[in-house]
Amino acid sequence: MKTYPHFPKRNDRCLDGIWDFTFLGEDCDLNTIDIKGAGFTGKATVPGCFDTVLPLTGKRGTALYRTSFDLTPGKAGELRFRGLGLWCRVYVDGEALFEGAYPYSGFTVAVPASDKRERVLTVAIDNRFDFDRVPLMEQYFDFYGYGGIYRSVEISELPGKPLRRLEVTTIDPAAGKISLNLRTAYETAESSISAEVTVEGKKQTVALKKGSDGYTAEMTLPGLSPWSPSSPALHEISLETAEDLITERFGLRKITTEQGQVKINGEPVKLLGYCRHESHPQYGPCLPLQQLLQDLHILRDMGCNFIRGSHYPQDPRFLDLCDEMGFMVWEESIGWGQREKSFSSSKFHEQQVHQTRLMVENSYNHPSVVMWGFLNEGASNEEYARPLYEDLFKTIREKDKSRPVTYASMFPFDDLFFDQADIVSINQYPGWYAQGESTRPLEEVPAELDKYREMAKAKGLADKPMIISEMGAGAFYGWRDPHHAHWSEEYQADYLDQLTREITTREDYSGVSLWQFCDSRTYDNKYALGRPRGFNNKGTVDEYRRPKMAYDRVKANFLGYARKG
Ligand code: ADA
Repeated sequence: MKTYPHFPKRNDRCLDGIWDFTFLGEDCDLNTIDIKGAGFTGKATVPGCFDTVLPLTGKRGTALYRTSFDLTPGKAGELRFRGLGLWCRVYVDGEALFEGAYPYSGFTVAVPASDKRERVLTVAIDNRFDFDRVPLMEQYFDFYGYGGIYRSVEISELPGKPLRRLEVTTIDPAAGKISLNLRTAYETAESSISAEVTVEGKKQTVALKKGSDGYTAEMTLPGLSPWSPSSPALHEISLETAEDLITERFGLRKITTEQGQVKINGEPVKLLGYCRHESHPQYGPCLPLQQLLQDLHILRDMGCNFIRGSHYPQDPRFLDLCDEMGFMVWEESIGWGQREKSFSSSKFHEQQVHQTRLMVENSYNHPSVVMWGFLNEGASNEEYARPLYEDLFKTIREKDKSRPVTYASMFPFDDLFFDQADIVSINQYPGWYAQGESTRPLEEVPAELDKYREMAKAKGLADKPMIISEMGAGAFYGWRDPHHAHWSEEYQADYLDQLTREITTREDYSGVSLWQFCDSRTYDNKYALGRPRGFNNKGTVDEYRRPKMAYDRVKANFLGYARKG
């Protein structure tokens, strides 16, 4: 399944399949990799992770992946990587063209023309932790840092004046009024570009004028159905210039935040769902399409309409499915609990801004993405974090004024940047990481929910919608206990029942993304004491998607809310 954009006039292909593979070891010196002399002794799938399966389970080091593709001699190409990790260097015909560490981000690599038809693509992947080389992903995070090419790789042969993306923004969903922003993959000083734009079989000639970040125009497309969670209508739009043709998919919908509410096309919505890691014991973060769809079927069965893509940019295939099924998604750039070391690193700052911009560019046209986030549980209570928080708000808003921006804060009472966010989002675990002697301190949950609202009132934030972006309790699949103690399925069921009853009956909360959808692998180092099995066990389904007792309780509350409307 090839995600958008499509380039029907080009030789544009997906390179997924079986690639040549070799592991260079745990001590490989990245400065002296001998690409031409490397012997490829094995095979690996792309997408795929080398450290989820034998013989390299759990290993950290450097691996080489190799395949080949054709380009017409004399023609340049562009590779599109939809997500990999942790660090990579991309070589074509032995020449290094790109090096970077943007785990889970989609990015492109320009391939220069050559007189050869068959081109050899080699990708070095390294999954060792090293803050200087990979500042965006560290081992203290509560999710496993895998090594591999997580998502699809595509190659496009470029025409003379190649296009890159056609971004569609809804101005008025009922009237079908949209604006277009065309980004090109070539340098141009032209003041306008003339193109044929086709939507649902209707063709118009449009003159796009040079703007700050591409070429823009407005169009009205009467009669097109708007996108909404209950009726997720999607439309293809094609733009053709003399040399290239690009097809994108979009939905007509507007998301706004007003008077403490989130609204889709002017209608208030309550966001009910889960934080979800892209995680599976066998596949790591490289989920087969079937699993992506099954996850959405499970979430739909439970009455969810909302997914927080924790804690990194999402697989575009997953977002395609969310577009089609009417889910609302919070997408965020990678981040987890960063403190002073990260905030004082200029490299971290720069890469954080870059990956956040990539995310917005890559996912711009997905109607399912209804808000952007960043820096999960970063140091939003510290002044030293201000420059980066401000830069990230600015980076997103410069690029996209059509979606609210938020971040998950773990400092509800001391946060310094809520005033800049469109939605106040809180991660807390009352009744789980509980203080004191009480054995089942469930009463902490409603008491804390009250306190967050009081904080919002006291700080003049009452007009902003408030979301519980994380709250939850752990349970081992199959562990039933007469005491209904911590880690039992009963305690988790009672906890999530109480929490979802609160959220679905209170008007002062715009939603919840429960922590979390499925159990997910983390580290079995010192973490294992709080993360038995080396898993974060707060899933409502376990890592194989088997439902725990909480499943039916959450489902009853979410569906009950949906029925009442
Ligand atoms: C944090 C974090 C999650 C997870 C959670 C937990 O809120 O954002 O990734 O680690 O805590 O399970 O404690």
